[in-house]
Amino acid sequence: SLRGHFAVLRLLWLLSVFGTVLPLDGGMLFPRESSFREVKELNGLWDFRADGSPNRNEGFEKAWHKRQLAEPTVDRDTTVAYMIEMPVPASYNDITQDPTLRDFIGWVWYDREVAVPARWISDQGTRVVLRVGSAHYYSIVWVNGEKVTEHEGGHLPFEAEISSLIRREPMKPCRITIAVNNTLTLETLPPGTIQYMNDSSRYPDGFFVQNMDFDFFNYAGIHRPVLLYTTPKVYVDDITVETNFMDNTGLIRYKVSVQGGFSNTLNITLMDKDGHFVASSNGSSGVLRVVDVKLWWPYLMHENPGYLYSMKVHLIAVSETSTYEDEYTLPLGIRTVNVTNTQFLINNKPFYFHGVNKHEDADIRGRGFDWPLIVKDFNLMKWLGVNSFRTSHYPYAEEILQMCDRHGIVLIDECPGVGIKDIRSFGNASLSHHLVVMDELVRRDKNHPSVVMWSVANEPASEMPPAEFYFKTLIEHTKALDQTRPVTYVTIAEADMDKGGPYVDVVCVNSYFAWYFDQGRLDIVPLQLSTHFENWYRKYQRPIIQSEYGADAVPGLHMDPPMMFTEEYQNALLQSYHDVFDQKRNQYFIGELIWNFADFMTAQGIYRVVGNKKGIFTRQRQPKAAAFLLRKRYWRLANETGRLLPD
Ligand code: BDP
Repeated sequence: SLRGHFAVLRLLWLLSVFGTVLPLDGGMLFPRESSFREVKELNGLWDFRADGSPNRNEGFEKAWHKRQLAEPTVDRDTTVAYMIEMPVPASYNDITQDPTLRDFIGWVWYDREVAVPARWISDQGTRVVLRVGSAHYYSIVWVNGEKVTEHEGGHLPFEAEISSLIRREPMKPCRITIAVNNTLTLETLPPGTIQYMNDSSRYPDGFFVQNMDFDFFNYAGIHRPVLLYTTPKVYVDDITVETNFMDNTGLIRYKVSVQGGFSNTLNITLMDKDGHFVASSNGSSGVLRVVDVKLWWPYLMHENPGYLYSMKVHLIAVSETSTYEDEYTLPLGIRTVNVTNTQFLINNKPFYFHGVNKHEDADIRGRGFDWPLIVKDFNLMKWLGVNSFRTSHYPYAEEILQMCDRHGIVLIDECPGVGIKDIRSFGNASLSHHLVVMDELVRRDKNHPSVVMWSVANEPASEMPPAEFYFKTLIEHTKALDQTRPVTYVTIAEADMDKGGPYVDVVCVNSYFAWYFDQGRLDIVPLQLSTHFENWYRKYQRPIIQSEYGADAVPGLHMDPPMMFTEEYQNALLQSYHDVFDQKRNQYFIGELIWNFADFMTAQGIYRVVGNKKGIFTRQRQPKAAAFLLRKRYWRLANETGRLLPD
């Protein structure tokens, strides 16, 4: 029986070695305050200067990191910029009235001074770490003119320990300089190309453009919080948990890594949501047993979704001269994920994804982290009856993942592998960077119960011959990093998924029938969509998610009978897809994610009327007619598919 099957699997799980192996040095725990850790946010206004020199290199030639950007000794005769104030976090593109800055390509420089608490400097037993939540795309960081780190990639955090640097000149304020470059090349993720226009009768000298094969504005700048935090010199560097359950007993397998050298004692205490003691353990790895476990359930699948325990890791380390004490508390949810040929199981119950694709995108702030926007989006999603979303097309802020954990919103966690269309982007340099990005992504997000699947790419040119080796390597690598979650990449209906298809656990497929093809012909959707599902299923015998579908609608535009770009057409198109979904739902069809939750900005082009209008909400988060259609459907689906099925 299925039950017996899972019991055997669980036993094997207990006996197996720890599934998560991480090749990166060091952890990337989300900075949290505790009795032994402090956090100081550096959000607010920073000095900012774009390097508009023709080779975009003046900042380095004149060593802008050596002094304040605001200092008058810095030349101000370059084309774009003099020093201005820039909010952090935010994209810089839409902050000013200057189109040159909106469309800027190259290095921009930020700096600010920070008053560091005296104790952080005097106490040699304290580590001070500078952390950037994310900056797009390539960053170099200096403290008081000295380089402390560089990082490639726009949507993942990076940090540097700066304790000894700030102790050198304790009386001086500490100046942090961050240079950020948004240039995309064939080897970046996402890829892009820089094209010089050499026809001097049509373009001025040195004219160039950034080409990209993806459909969102390449927002840039410091997108997520920048902060300083402390740990003791000997500290909890990383924690990994894997969860399971047997009947009423929850199982948490944990591994803690400590950095800083000395021998130490680790005490692990698990508390429930109300702070009551549940279980404890000692040592750097082990299994915690949770009697009468409260599992982590998705929103609308249980009356108490998103149940989180807290795992407190307490460290005491002794050297000849001193004792160090550290504490880090990790929220965790106990749940399992399994995929069969036809189903996606969470806690062994079939889960049906009814949700959205999002972007981190809004007016003025671009992709900048913004609490009011995040909370509003969660309220809208819960109003809609959304139980899941995909982080299209890049990793989202950790604070968003934490909200998903607490609210029971299930996530497909996608890396920035979008727009891989040029055959040169399947080469070794691209692949090795892509593997590092997966390392960083899994390291950051491995402990989130909301994350149930990794997506390594969106709509790559998977029909090209090198795609086979590329995706085989990428998917196998990701599975080796994390054996507890399925892995996919998102493909297009028109593509032949052949090359990477055999390696995915779930087929995620986007289609735009009656939109990009057979324009205006809603009547073809039933035939094309069901034929296409049948073909994919026959070929791969994997469950299928409609990972994108939709139509642009200009809010307030009406036509009946429906025509493209009206609210009626968007509604009618969704409806025609839904009819087919409902036919396949009890077979192998396991979910539907609308494209898109909200309108979002794109590059300028004749297919986009100030951005992509496939949102069911406007960019300002007001509903179009489709939001009400979807709301009705999602709540009905929640009642039909979301209830707890008896064993
Ligand atoms: C899909 C892409 C998505 C686009 C969407 C569209 O995955 O990023 O925004 O099409 O064209 O192909 O609206």
